[in-house]
Amino acid sequence: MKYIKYINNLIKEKYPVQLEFHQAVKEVTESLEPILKKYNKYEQNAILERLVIPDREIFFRVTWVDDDGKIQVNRGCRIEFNSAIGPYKGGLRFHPSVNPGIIKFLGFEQIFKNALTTLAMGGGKGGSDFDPKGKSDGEVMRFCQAFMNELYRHIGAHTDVPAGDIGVGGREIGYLYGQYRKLTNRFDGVLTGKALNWGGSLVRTEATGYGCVYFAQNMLKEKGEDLEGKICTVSGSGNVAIYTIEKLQQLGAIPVTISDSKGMIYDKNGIDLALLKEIKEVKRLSLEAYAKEKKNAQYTPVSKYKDGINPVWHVPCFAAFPSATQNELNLKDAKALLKNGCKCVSEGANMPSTIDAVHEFINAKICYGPGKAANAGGVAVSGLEMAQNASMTPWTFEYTDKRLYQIMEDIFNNASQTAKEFNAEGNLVVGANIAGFRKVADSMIDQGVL
Ligand code: NDP
Ligand code: 2IT
Repeated sequence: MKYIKYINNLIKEKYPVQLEFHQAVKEVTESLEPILKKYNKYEQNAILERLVIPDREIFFRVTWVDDDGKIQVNRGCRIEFNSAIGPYKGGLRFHPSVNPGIIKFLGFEQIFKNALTTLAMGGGKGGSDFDPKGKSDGEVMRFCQAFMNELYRHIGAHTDVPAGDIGVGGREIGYLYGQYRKLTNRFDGVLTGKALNWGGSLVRTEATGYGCVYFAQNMLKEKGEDLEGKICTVSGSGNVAIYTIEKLQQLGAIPVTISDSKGMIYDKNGIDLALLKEIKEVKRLSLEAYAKEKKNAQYTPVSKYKDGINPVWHVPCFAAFPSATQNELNLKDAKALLKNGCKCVSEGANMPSTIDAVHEFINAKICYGPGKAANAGGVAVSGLEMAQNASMTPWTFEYTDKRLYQIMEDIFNNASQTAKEFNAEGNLVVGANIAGFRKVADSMIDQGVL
């Protein structure tokens, strides 16, 4: 379709090096073809032109002092993409690979993901090329304080509400929140993922992983299948991977893999969750430490990965849960998963599968839950944390978990029904993209030319 081609060319011309952003825009816009053809109000109102250019892009310098007294300089940013249906909302990523193209792909995805949650949240994302790995707590604190020294003037409980992502967990949110409070003298629900004593929500820590498994359960239920007793593969070993594994084990499934930036573990008897939490949440070590403790587990360092394949996806499984990072699962990996009988892929990470891998899953008609639907549980419970902050009332674990389950079921039903409505039955990429887009685009039209 001409309009879609025009948009994709436009962003390539304007932002030639932002490859991940090009990829995310291509994936979303291609699946919008049926709705754009059916209703020309979107093209007439230049909705895609307005969606691919963020409302605001804020870039800043972060200057801090390391433990040796040396001055360090990092780059920070916050990209406020769209606030038609609620305050900008989305995580902060601290990782050396962070660049504007990565934050923009994440912020763009977040617009539609947040629309799917049923809650009032717009889309945004931010981060820094700071690497928390190997830094002392004092260094992480001074970096977070310096980051907030700039960010505080752009955020607010009804303006923009950041949270965690790769490299930003409870510790970082604590330091960021403390500095926000110090600078503004306000105790606002301005960040989510807070600790329970000072405004956090039960289930936020678990939410993305649990939600991703709930999404898989819903996809499988429709086909009369479940996860009990099934072998599952999981990539990553951070927040999302850990709580995906926890929920899988609660349901009687057997997750057998984990990975990090240095290598992967295959533990055929099932991942030892207590050991994994100890290594990653407490000691902050690489997965080599897991293999040292568990002699039967197989450890493969990244240096031994062959031909650009990720060995996690070559372990036979019933269901796969990519939970590390973007483009960690390519066409070769997708083919191997299908050949080995994989029936379900539920994405905990954002855009973990390359576009050709996604096409492979869709064509094979397996249960495929794209990240913006399957991993929306994290930001959904962030929205529930905002609701609790606004009412000054904490909710119980059971109640919040029930709300999370209900939201994941609603997202599945919405994506599934929307796919049917546009003659793409079973294609949750089309369903999720159109459902998220329609809510935001119609809201933009209601609110006039802005
Ligand atoms: P964490 O920082 O807790 O964990 C990230 C994990 O992925 C670590 O095991 C890390 O290994 C690994 N990883 C990161 N980058 C790479 C890389 N380039 N190559 C190989 N492994 C890598 O982050 P989260 O678990 O929070 O996030 C994981 C994914 O889930 C991301 O895509 C994020 O955007 C997405 N997500 C997160 C949500 C949340 O609520 N936290 C919500 C929705 C999506 P190592 O420690 O060695 O770097
Ligand atoms: O990608 C994501 O949805 C997140 N990192 C969580 C965002 C949030 O605001 O909780």
